[in-house]
Amino acid sequence: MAKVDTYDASNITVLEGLEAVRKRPGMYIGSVSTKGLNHLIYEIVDNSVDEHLAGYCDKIHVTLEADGSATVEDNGRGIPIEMHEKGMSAERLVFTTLHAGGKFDDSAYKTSGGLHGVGSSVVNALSDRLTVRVKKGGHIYEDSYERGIPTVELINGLLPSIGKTRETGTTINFLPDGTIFDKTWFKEEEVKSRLHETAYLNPNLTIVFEDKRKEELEYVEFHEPEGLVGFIQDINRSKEIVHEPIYFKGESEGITVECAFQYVNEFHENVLGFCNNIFNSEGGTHLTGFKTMFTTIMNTYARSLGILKDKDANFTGTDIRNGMTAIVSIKHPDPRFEGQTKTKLDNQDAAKVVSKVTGDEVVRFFDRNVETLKSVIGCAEKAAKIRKNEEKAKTNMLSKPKYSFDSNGKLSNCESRDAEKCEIFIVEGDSAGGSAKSARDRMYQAILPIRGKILNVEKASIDKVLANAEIKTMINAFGCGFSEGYGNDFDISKLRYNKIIIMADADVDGAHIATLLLTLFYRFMPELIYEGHVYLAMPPLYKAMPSKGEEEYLYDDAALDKYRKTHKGTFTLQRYKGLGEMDASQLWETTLDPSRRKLKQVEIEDARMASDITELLMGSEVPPRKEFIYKHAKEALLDV
Ligand code: TTJ
Repeated sequence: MAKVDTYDASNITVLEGLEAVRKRPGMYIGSVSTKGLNHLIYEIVDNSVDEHLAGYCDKIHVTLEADGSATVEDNGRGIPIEMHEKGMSAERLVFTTLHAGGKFDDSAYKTSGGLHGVGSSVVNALSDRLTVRVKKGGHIYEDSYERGIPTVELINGLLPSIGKTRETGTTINFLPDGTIFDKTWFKEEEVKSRLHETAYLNPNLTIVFEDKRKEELEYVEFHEPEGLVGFIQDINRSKEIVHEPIYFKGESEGITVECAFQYVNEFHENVLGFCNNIFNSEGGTHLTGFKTMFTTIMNTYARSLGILKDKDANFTGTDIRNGMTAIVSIKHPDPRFEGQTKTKLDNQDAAKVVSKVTGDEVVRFFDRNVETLKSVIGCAEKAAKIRKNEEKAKTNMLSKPKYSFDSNGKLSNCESRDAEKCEIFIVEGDSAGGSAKSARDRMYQAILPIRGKILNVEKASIDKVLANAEIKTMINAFGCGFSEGYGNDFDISKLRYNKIIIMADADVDGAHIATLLLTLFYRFMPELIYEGHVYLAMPPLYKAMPSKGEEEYLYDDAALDKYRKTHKGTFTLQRYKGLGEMDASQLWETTLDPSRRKLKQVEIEDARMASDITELLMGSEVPPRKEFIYKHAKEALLDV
């Protein structure tokens, strides 16, 4: 253990606090998976964003370093390094005391949503090493820690100056502790997506992202002066838009409300809520306030325009949000959260204030833009028309008492009914499906072959989705129903298989099919993904057959390179073009056998990323993007 100069009672408390974090990291950062790992970066970045919101910082630089550490640098005022009570510098208190952040940060807006705002001390406790460099008052000061414990000796309770500068700012560099995290490789696509989002939410901020870990250095600057409007345009960039984005802002009771929305020609809604720059994946009171008021306003307009007659019932909220992309971003001085992942905003005053601002501003806009108003109501009319068909389709489907799994002869179910142990493989192509059927462990492994491309659910309306034979078979097989729009009939406790394994070829078409399936799950059964039931099978790309020694399956090109370098003597190489080429025993050895196969668990960091990828895949542009899509579909969606 490193020596500390003031090793008194307060230090012992500090060590106990940090030890608690190291013992139960999941309690503080959600998980020790890649998601939790990336959160370390966001945790640090959020402090710089707070400094930006306080009006003192306009640039944040995030670097993924070649040694696996991450650096976050800002040009704010710099964390206070003066001596504080308890014989410690303020900076030390920030990095060693749980939840000390707020005391030193004079920003009115706490970032205390969900997994965020747990404090820089948590990052410190979970890092092999962490260095803090503060530039202020003409000097550069440096402090450092190992697994949360300070390693720099204070002189008269103060950090020594290590140089001079005219600049101000804070730089943090940290290396996550490999004994705590499953993997310590930051996922650049997720980090970039999150930083880009932060840039949209803070139009006067520039965020630089740099990745120095690869041979080819990556440098991206995120600066989005158009803010929420730019964000909406980005989300809708490959969609058929109905009108230009509408933006409004307002303030009441100390709560600031900002909102942008735009309709597209699609049969679903995408309404995202943020509080103090943090995405609320479970929504909450700000979205309730927005939706309720918006529904009231649009029904009132529809009646006064004569689109709804006296005898007609109102449009439902879902009708009215048909095709809507919206972002509601509020700043609240004291946010509270509830829900399973503590990401649902709970403040009642947020509903009230958002509702009031929305009422004022939307009416002000539509009073002056009647043509836009009419096209937006047109989207609701379309939705209302198909609503009845949809309800019919749904009742038809659910009213059939028991589905015979074999009704269409496709599902080969497993014998066990112990969901915990059961797996279902969704296999692309009939020939691979056939091999899989004869190779599987019949007790616990079910096989569902699907042909070609399933329906693109992003673009299809619900009745078409439910009429699709393959999708029906899947919903029936899983056993938990589906959820969309009208009521939520999805019940994950009824899931019949603990693992749903997508088995597609390791090529562009395979990635496309996997993405279509993920889109289906994401839209109609999102809990499957959130609760970690969805996996991708990883069939090998090659089989190396040496003249002497054992055959070996190689799962990617890196593995092949390694084999070439390390293998002595000659070998023949078989390249698999697809699952269909493998016979049953090969398929069992490489892809089905739980003790030998490779699976990737699907983790979706956020809704925007999922829709991004699907967008790219579904968009009408094709060939030149395929390579890109394949790479990103793999990297961004999956926890490799
Ligand atoms: C607090 O009030 C006095 C002036 O400095 C304010 C402050 O805390 N500024 C500040 C903190 N700027 N940047 C940070 C910060 C930056 C990073 C990257 C990480 C942390 C924990 C804080």
